[in-house]
Amino acid sequence: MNVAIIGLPLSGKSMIFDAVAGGHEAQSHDPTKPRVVTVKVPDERMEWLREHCNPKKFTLDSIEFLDFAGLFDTSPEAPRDSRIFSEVRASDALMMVLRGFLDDALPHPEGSVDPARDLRFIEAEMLLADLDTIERRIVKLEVQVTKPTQTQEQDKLELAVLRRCRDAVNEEEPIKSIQLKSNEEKAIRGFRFLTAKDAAVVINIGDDQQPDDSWRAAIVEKYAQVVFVRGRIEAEIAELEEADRAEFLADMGIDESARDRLIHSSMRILGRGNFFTIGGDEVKAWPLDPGDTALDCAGKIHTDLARGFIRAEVTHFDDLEKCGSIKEVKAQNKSRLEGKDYEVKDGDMLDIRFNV
Ligand SMILES: Nc1nc2c(ncn2[C@@H]2O[C@H](COP(=O)(O)OP(=O)(O)OP(=O)(O)O)[C@@H](O)[C@H]2O)c(=O)[nH]1
Ligand SMILES: [Mg+2]
Repeated sequence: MNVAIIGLPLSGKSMIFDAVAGGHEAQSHDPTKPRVVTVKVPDERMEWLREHCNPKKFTLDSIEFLDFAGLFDTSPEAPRDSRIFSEVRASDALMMVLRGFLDDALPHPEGSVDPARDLRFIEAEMLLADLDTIERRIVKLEVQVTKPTQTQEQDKLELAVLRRCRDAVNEEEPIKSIQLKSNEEKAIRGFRFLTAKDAAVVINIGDDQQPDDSWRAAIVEKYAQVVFVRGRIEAEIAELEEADRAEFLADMGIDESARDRLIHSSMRILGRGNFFTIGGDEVKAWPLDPGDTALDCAGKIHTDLARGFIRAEVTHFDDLEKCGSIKEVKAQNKSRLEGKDYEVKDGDMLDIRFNV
């Protein structure tokens, strides 16, 4: 799972990336490729499990962030580099960084700081990029569907969905806003449209600046996750040793570092949760996607568990925390056996019974 950090030139994308990456070393990079970092997802529930189960091995979930350079250039004569967009397309979600910091030494290319305007610009560029893909494919499909090929029915479906996409994009509506049935969604999934992706918005403000709520208000209707971050300070904090970091944050009266907030926002836009396993001396957090069943989760742990699935013993973390121990959970009958179609919830702990 990965999140592409995008935004206008000099909006502070790389600062935000550094704030998320923390002490981790980002891979050395070639300028046409994004910087990449994999970070662990902080989770208080996992900390509780570590304390109470004392495992030899402790594995948090992780998520990847990509830092792109040179994505959007506001000057009209700038060439459109579709190659970079194709890299962004491959990512699962977007984090859009908007410049909010006021800095006389670094004038905004548009003359003033206005996050909502910058966001509209980014959206317009993404709509154009998607429209380009859609139109090219429609031209091809219009010829193809007239031929009696094996894929004719599928092609017709794809064409019909793409026409709806074109109508939406022409109205400046993102593809995400179109209600699609699952077979329709599948027909166009391969294009990985930019405006079909879930996105969070980060407004990067200056070191001493207070969040401006009128900026948030102009954006918040369209984006569930709008986060203010003091990018430069947070990038510095993230470089500190873990112990110093906590102290520094406490001194500044910050209860959750930008790093944690950005990672948690990303999990939320991806709709991703976690299920846990305890066993074999390891406590581990696994990625949980919307709609995952017990069988899907078993398959994430090991293909054998899915192949030989019998039942899943499910205990919710909240019940374990309340009871204080597995023994007490059993005594209070808080664990249950579920079948393969059980829809796993964020915070479920699974013990898969299987036979191969
Ligand atoms: N005052 C101030 N300056 C900042 C802040 N964040 C970034 N800058 C400055 O803005 C400039 C660009 O920051 P970057 O993080 O490199 O921006 P970017 O979006 O990655 O830029 P490109 O990759 O070139 O598109 C740098 O000179 C930073 O020092 C901030 O929070 N406050
Ligand atoms: Mg950069």
